[in-house]
Parts: sequence; structure tokens; C-alpha cells
Amino acid sequence: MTSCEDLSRHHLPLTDLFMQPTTHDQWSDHALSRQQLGHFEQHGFVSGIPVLQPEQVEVLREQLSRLMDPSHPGNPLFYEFHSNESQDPDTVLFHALGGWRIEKAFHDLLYCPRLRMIAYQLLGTAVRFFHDQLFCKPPAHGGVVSWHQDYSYWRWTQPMAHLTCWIALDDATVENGCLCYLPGSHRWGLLPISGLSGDMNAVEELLDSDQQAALSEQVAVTLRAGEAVFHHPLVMHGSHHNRTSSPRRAAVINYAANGVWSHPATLEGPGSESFPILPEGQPLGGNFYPLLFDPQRELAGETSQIPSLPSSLGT
Ligand SMILES: O=C(O)CCC(=O)C(=O)O
Repeated sequence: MTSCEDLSRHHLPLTDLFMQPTTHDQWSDHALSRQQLGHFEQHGFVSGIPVLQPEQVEVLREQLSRLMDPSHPGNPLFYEFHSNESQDPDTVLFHALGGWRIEKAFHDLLYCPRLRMIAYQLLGTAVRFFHDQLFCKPPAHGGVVSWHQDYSYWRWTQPMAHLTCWIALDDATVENGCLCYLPGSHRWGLLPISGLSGDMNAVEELLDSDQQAALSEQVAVTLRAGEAVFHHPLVMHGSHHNRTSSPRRAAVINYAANGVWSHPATLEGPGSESFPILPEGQPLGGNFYPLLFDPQRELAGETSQIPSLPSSLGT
């Protein structure tokens, strides 16, 4: 039981943290260029995108510190909550899913217009919220996030038409464990789950020799607080330790194209018990999977001026 209101029933912003565009021009101010879309297609990610103002980062940090407290009255609303996913006190990884149900700024982050617009461009069709995540590494003993592909955890939703947005709430640097990518690995196909914490290179035994060699060509994506990187559901990514004297905190939003449906037979991985799973064949929708961007509604269908990638759903 929780004494906190479940914000998932609200499918509109609850605060004025994010001003909503009212015209087509205002929406297009948020759009990625064709060149940025091309980078995503080629490498599997596009980075360095300013999405939050410093005041918005500040509000999110403040609410994050409340969310990280296991005695928060809304804590039972998390889908998953790990104060330290690695179990090892020397390599701490705070990881939680579901903050959007509990604190208003994290709820309203879903409605950040730039995030909604870019998700539409990269998915190429109407966008649904899939879930959110918080990944925080404390100073001095922050743990790794092992190399992985996001979709390996999401096979219970079909077909693959998903997207991740990772938002830095602190400057993310090589020293404090920013995200790293293996460019082009989104063309490797889907690999099995090999774990998210503890051993950075656990995936190595699943890779062929060319893929193992690609590990030495990893690209570290450094970001300023308030900037984001978007990545493909199959691109291999992970992050190293934080041994600095400051925390490295991030908020993540995971999206699915409208029309993606539930296939619980292939459910696996952490959190499967508490995640809001829909019956077989049911398209994502309802309280937990709100529609975040509908080009018919937001742009009155006038999409030709805004570049987007082809939808893998063919819509
Ligand atoms: O925050 C991190 O270091 C990892 C994040 C991640 O793996 C993801 O967003 O898919």
C-alpha cells in the first residue's frame, strides 16, 4: 500500500515545468536535423542534444533525491527499485523503474516537447511511453552498467520499434562513467541477456571475434547536465565506474511506436513480476503506456517539413 497518489492516471502535464508548443513552427524548433537522423541510422545513437534548462535539471535533482530514499511513501509504486543493483558496496548502481508514477517532475518529463518531437522523428510514427528508468552512480564507489542491448530485456513487446533517451542530470564525463557505445552494433542482431551490473564485459563470451574487437573501439559520450543521447534498441552500450568525488545521475525514458503489442510469453529479466504487463496480443495503451506524440494531433498531419526516419511498423 502507498499513501502517495499514483500519477500514472494523469496523461497530461501536471505542472508548468515544460511549456507546450502551440504552433507547427514551435514544434519544428525542437526537431533534429536530417544530418542528426543520419548519424542515428549509421551509428545507432545521436548525442549532445540540449533538452533541459538548468532550472529544470535542478527540480529533477531535488525530486530524484526524494525518490532514492526507500522510505518515500510512493516507493511501492516503482516497477523495480534497487538501491544497489550490483550488491557489492564498492560498486554501487542505483537503478529504478517507475519514478514517473511518484514525483511530478519525472511525470512531466514525459511531456518535454523536445523529447516528444525527437522520439517521433526517430520512431517515424506516433509515440507511446514504454517506461522510465533512473540510473545513479554515487561518488567514489559508483558501479558499472555492463554492455547490453536494451531490446534483450523487452522481447515481451513486439515488433521491435523502440527507442531510448538518456538524459544527464550531472555532467557525464569519462571519469564519472558516462555512457559508452559500440557504433554500428545495432546491426549485429539480438543477443541474449548477459547481465546489467557487476561485470562490465560479461557480454564478451557471446560475441564473435570481430565483435570482441569492436569493444576496443567504444565511443564515450560525454554530456553536459541537461543534454541527452538517444539510442537504438539494439545498439550495444554500457558505462564504467564512477571514481570521482561527485555523483553521476541520469533519467531515462524508453519509448515504443504506437502499435507495439504485448507478448508476455517471452518475458524475462529483472522486474518482470512488477512491470505492468498487458495480456497477449494487446497493443500497449491504457494508464501505463500513454500516447506521447500523435502527428495527427500535434502537427495536424502536416509532417512533410519535419524529417523523420521510416517506421519499422510500416505506418
Ligand atoms: O546510465 C547508465 O549508465 C546506463 C543506462 C542504460 O543502459 C540505458 O539507458 O539503457
